[in-house]
Amino acid sequence: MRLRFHMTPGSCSTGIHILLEHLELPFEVYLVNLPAGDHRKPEYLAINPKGTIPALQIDDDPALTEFQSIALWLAWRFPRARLLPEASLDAAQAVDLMNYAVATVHGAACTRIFTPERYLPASLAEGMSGDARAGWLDAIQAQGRAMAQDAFALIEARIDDDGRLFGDDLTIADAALFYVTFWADRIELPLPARCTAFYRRMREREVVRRVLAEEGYR
Ligand SMILES: N[C@@H](CCC(=O)N[C@@H](CS)C(=O)NCC(=O)O)C(=O)O
Repeated sequence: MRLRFHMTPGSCSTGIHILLEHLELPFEVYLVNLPAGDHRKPEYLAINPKGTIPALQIDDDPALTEFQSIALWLAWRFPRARLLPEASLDAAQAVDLMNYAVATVHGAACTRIFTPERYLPASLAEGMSGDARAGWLDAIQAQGRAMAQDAFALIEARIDDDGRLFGDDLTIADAALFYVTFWADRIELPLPARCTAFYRRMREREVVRRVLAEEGYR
């Protein structure tokens, strides 16, 4: 089986990178330089028309282009690694948490923090002074930070006293929650106690250390 993984260091693809390394699968890495606009080039759009990362090409099939679909495929394809908890309700809870991290913490909150300009309607921005524009962008970022903090406060209840989600197994929910807590750390967004314990625990995992080192983080 040929796996081609399209990723950007320090992005949401880090979560998938951790799962791939954890499975000890041979895979080819293709770096997508987002600041340079690689994701908007025709070669990449031919692989993922959405122009986003991560993307995973499995043999010659159309690429999987969502974090959740890639994570679930890996879990189903390699069941012995227990990326999904065995009990059906726990498995559904893992999907619940993964999706909340990806769709709400990342998709709704962090995008406001990282790319506030995308939330400023062009019709509103037209003719706006520089100061007014900066004020709007600040307000959108503040909204994103508040949304992220609200979300982490809810996630708190899903983490045990030792900072674990589903025991010692590394699940697809751990991978998703890891990348958003990693971002929180980088942007100095305060995390509640159990989220912090979870993040510290993940940083101590050998596979996480290796992936972060490969992606250029110490
Ligand atoms: N829904 C996608 C979104 C992934 C996503 O937004 N990735 C960001 C990087 S963390 C990206 O590709 N941004 C480039 C862009 O949106 O132009 C997923 O879950 O995989």
